[in-house]
Amino acid sequence: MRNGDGYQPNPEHKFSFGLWTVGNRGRDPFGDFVRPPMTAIEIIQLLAEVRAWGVNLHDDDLVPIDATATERDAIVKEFKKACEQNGIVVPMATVSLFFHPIFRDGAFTANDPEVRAYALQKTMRAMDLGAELGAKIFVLWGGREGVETDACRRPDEAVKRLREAVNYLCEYNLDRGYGYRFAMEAKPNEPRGDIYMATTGHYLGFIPTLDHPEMVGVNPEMAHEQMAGLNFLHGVAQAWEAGKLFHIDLNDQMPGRFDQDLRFGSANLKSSFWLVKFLEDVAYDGPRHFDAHAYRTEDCEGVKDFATGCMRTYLILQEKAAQWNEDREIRAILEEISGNGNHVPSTAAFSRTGAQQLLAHSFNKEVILRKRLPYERLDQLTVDILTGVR
Ligand code: GCO
Ligand code: MN
Ligand code: MN
Repeated sequence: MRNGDGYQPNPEHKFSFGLWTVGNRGRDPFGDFVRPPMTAIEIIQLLAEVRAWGVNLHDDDLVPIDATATERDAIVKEFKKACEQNGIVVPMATVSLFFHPIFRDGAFTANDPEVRAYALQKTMRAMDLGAELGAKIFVLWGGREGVETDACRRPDEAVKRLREAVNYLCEYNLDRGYGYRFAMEAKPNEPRGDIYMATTGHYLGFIPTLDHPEMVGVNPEMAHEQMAGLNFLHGVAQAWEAGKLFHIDLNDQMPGRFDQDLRFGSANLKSSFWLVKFLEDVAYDGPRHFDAHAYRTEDCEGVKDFATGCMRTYLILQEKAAQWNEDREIRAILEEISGNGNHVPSTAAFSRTGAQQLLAHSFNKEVILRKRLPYERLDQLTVDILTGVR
């Protein structure tokens, strides 16, 4: 048994994979498929074997884009049965608005109104599909919503079109009583030269401008924020703090590279640790989705190693996070660095008298500067825990 040492995934961990992740066949812009195709049913069986909890899908991952209604229904029926038999749930559904050449200029933001309308129709049908499979989260990733040249449209026009589309979909959600929460996924580039809504922060600014902001949150992806050179944890924390962390895409990415979609924790172990620690500390209760794929050098067995590895690393880091939180020396340092001030007037809430007291207060900078901030020690203790010597 691979996980005989206790790092055993259970449904409570809510580990999920997309059909497109474990089903990834290793094609890239320079080379063809290296792995044989797997049917959706085979993927479900693989996910059950590695003890995952959920599977996510784009509409086209399951149902071919031009399938007839009868074909679609038969595929969905068989898929549902396989999920039930294997104890796999479908927590999230999404729509491919990037693969078909019709989306070469974007989907919701494309200049052609017919493409925009088709994108809406395709998304509504994908929502129908997801609802039928029990999904309550609907991810929107605007992979083609972007440009190579800004000559094609004014970017504020793109923002307006995107808003119009999301508003429309929220109404559809209400009208059908699906109860979806939409999770917007940002990415700075790839496949477009520049994608609108480049970061999670962009979406956090966009969401309050919608007709139903309560229905819409974010799906931050580790690799995407790292491609933009950002601190992923900070984006996730801001989303969480705003009540907008509806979903999360876990993987890994080296800076300055192509979109790698590496196994979770395989490239930036320390950042992954802080992220897991955060999710555990705040008791994030949503799916932990691994949006990654196996190295192109792997065969089908290697895909299992990849999937097992994502979950295993998460669980190891979860254990390390608990150890970090309980460590006496770490706790002492945390207490020391957040120690209370020398009778500073309260700044919790503004009042005129409080402001007067603050204006009149004299700060002793020498004393303040003598306070130690032993972050070197704190970080080394973290490294000791992560490397297993503590
Ligand atoms: C990517 C994205 C996608 C989306 C998926 C869900 O970089 O290709 O991360 O994998 O997450 O399409 O909409
Ligand atoms: Mn991605
Ligand atoms: Mn993703």
